Amino acid sequence: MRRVVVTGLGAVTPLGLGARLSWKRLIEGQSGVRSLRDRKIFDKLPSQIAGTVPLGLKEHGGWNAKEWLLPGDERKMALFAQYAMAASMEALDDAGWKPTKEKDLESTGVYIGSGIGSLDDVVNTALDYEKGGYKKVSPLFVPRLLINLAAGHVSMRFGFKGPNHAATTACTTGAHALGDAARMIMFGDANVMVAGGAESCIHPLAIAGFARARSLATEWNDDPEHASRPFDRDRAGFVIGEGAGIVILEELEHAEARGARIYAELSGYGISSDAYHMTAPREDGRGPLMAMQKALSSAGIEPHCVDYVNAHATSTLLGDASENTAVKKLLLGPFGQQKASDINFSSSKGAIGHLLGAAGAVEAIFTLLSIHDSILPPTLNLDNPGNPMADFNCNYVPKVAQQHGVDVALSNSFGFGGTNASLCFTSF
Ligand SMILES: *[C@@H]1O[C@H](CO)[C@@H](O)[C@H](O)[C@H]1NC(C)=O
Ligand SMILES: *[C@@H]1O[C@H](CO)[C@H](O)[C@H](O)[C@H]1NC(C)=O
Repeated sequence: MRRVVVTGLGAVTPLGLGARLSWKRLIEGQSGVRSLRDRKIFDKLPSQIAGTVPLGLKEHGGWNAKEWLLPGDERKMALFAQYAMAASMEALDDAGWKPTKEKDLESTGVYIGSGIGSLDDVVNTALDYEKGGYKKVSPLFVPRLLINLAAGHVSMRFGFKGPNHAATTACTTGAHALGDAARMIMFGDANVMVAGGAESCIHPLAIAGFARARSLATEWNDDPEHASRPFDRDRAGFVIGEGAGIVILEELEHAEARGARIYAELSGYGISSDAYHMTAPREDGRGPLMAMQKALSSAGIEPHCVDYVNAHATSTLLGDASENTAVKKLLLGPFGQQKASDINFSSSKGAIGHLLGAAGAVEAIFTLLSIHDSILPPTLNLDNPGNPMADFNCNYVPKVAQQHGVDVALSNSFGFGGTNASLCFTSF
């Protein structure tokens, strides 16, 4: 069986530009959740906060499209695809993978998904059409809209001629992209894959829709930094976020032959479905439990070996509780840890909110850096674990990062529609 390792990381997040910078700020306990009140279009909505990517120059950790895109690309690419491009450039640079030989270009592929894509383009084009008719529809409308165009643009920019693919599985997108791309390497479709997720739909319609589904935090508009509180007893919904996460996945011998730095091995991938409800999780946590069990069994790893779980936990009442139940079922007991407090289990969403289709990829990057740097990243805003209190007795790494060696870690992602995925990474 061909083995798959991670050799490069790239990210655009509410904490800033770059995987390393985002990680550093996460470990320092900084928050990327901000008020949207300075933008008039949000002022009638129940939730007026978001994890927005900060604007500015790259050297100051900010986003400025001109530093990443070729002339004309800003018109051709929706914002989620622009973020994907920047994160891909960083990840390829980090991996030192800049192939020029035809054989290498043909064995390098791209797999980048998005949960929602460009709502902005849909809405604006619909309004223009309503007002001005057919002639008002831009010839770039469809290419900006299509979710797989993030992968398309990255493959065009670098000349990668291997697989060119995209998942769109709501909030599981990023994790599915990594897991599916790894399987393409295992099957021999490619030796290197640029894989991840991107999202940018901080739009009044998206906020209205998620608020109507009663998924968003709405009581924290005056105090954005404290709104996203995974596992806390006062959690009351997620905070929408944007960004992109990209990793370079590479066949082990290929990576070793060129002396690449290896962050960790992607050793397991588990996928399952709740088969239960459009948006609500099963209380017993069966879907996520099955995903984690499959991830561990495909890695050939026992539950007691798991040092760290990077949670999907979005700060919703039911979702966090159901994942908590699932993780404890998996990791506590004769084959796992003796007591719940030995289970190290944190959610980065306290700091960045929920990046939807990018969440799984950005959080996989944090999980990889947790292994690489031997640090457990904190769950921000966790004042009182609970609701119900008795059940929330793991080590959620409240507020402050903890130093601890991590050899085996799981990264969870769950999405509307009941789709669940878990990635298993092991130190190499
Ligand atoms: C969890 O982290 C703590 C340090 O914060 C450590 O003492 C403990 O051994 C860890 N548990 C596991 C299972 O690695
Ligand atoms: C599995 O995925 C979906 C979406 O969130 C579910 O609705 C469910 O939340 C997941 N399982 C759990 C219990 O978290």
